[in-house]
Amino acid sequence: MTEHTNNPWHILGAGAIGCLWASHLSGNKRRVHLILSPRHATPVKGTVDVHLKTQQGLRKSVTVNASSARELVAPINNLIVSTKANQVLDATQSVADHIAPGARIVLLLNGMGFQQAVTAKFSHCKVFAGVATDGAWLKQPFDVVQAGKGVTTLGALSCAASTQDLTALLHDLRNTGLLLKTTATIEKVLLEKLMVNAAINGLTAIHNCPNGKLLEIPAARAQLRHLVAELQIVLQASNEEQLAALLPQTVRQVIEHTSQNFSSTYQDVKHRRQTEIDFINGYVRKLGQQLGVDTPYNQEVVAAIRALKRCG
Ligand code: KPL
Repeated sequence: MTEHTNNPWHILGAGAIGCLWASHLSGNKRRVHLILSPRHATPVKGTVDVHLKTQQGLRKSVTVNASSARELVAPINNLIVSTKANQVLDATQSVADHIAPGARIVLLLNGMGFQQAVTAKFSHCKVFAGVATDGAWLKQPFDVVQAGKGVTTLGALSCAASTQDLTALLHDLRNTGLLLKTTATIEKVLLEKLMVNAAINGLTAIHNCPNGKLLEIPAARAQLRHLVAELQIVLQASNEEQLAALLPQTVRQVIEHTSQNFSSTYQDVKHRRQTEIDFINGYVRKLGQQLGVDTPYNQEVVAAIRALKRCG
């Protein structure tokens, strides 16, 4: 048992992953409070029903507490952040006054480039990252479809989070139906996930298709091959030889595993939301610049997604 075991799990961001976790935690006797963006389209009155359709077609519903950040009263001891990468700093800032000293913050979102800023800002908290391979998408608000059941790897981001804290986090999340594991090198896992997202996400939006079709549409297949080769060069320049060597296989496995899923970038473009492309292929581009590696295919993806957004 840890000091935070019985405290509610606040979830900031009611996207697919936020709702997936809300459903698993609440369905397995954890208290959950969804913190909604003030711009959230659906008005809520204290609670919301979160619906989950599992990969096997089973439907489950749970009722969880919900409010905007402004209406929060209780302190936050356990915070899961599942916003978009471009909102993470503003969103965490909006609840900063409620976060108790020593609270646990789990960043559960795609992309890189914001983790350092969050750990610096919340240096009095234990900050973790979770890297999920679940394929999940929102059919409508609070209605999540789990298209591929994946594993979430948890690791400590901040010095304040010790190995014992990581073990305690895993322990407190046991029996929730979420597949979880821990790692001592979360930065490596984040980098690998970044590369997977850089290979898949933008292309699914460009070709307007679920993940699996990237292996079927000839133009998409060719682009995927070039993109993966470029990502391998960036990884090699980062001294991540092993990740680089395995990347083609890793990307293929994720595509096959989530073949029916519509990637988060596809969803963002479809719903005319701001995408995370700057924190995915845009981050790879910056990394390439630092390492002296050209990244034309990643730049092409960033430009194409920006153009798609303009056309709406
Ligand atoms: O992380 C994903 C995403 O869509 O953002 C993958 C793993 C590619 C699943 O679609």
